[in-house]
Amino acid sequence: MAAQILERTLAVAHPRPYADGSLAAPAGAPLDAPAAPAVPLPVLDRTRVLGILNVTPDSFSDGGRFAALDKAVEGGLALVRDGADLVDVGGESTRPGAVRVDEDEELRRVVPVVGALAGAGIAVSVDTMRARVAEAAVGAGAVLVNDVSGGLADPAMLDVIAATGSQCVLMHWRGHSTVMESRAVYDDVLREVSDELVDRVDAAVAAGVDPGNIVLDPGLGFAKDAEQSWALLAAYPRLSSLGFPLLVGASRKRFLGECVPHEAPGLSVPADRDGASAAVAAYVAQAGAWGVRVHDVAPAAAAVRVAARLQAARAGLDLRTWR
Ligand code: PMM
Repeated sequence: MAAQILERTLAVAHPRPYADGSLAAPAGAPLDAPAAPAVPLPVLDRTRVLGILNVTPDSFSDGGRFAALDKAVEGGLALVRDGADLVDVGGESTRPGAVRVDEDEELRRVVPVVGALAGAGIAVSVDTMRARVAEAAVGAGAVLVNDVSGGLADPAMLDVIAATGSQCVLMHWRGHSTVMESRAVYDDVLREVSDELVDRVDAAVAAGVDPGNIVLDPGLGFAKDAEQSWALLAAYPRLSSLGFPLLVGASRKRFLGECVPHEAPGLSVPADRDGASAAVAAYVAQAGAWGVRVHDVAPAAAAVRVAARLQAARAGLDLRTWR
């Protein structure tokens, strides 16, 4: 089934296979992936679930680029089956200490997957700090640019977001993975993160980004230690006073390890944090979050529905639209 969908969608996303017959661009090929029509973001009365699709070699290796593309698209379809409203495709790891991937390599990883998923009727966001990748991904059908640097890493990013008219996530960020841990220094983490997010909004609007297209993200774990990440989560409802929709990415992050009963230093399995990740999804959903970005979609999809269902019951609302 996945293979049939893949064949059909690749035909839409890539009507002109590359010369070697593969459907992913070989090194150095122009990345003129023809656009699948972008699938608009769903209009929902509840918190959206962004399913994480990391297309890095360690996530989808072996068997060459077509096999990797095939597996990545299957992974995206599985996220949607589990309840993702949007699939967030990223080709560069931003974990602490990670070294940057080459831009052409990031393009080769991300753009064909975005095109194939958009061609399958899935709403797609692209997780990138690079303007060229964002532009190519939007051209291939991405509807949202998720820039963890909030436009700071690439001076052309905000112009691209403005020119493409796409929605964007601007995350709080203080530097690349190799330096971010040393920048987790705050007198008042809530005030400083809020102020720095407002600076990013001002820069985006000055570049011509429609304020209505902006979603903010406190950037849990990015230049924040565990204490600071918890402080931001605890103050989460106050971040809403910035006046923008909020996305939260807590999934599997190190700070959640303290909530996993058997996790100990040196004995951490990130997937063991999925229960805690879903609990955070429930918490921020009841506080009105726009979205949560998660690896394990099914429990988070249930969590945001529990929050929405309770809100509907509290307000005595018509219950037809909350799912
Ligand atoms: N975290 C990661 C990657 N992208 N995007 C947003 N908007 N917010 C986040 O918190 C975020 C992100 C790193 O997590 P991963 O390596 O587990 O994907």
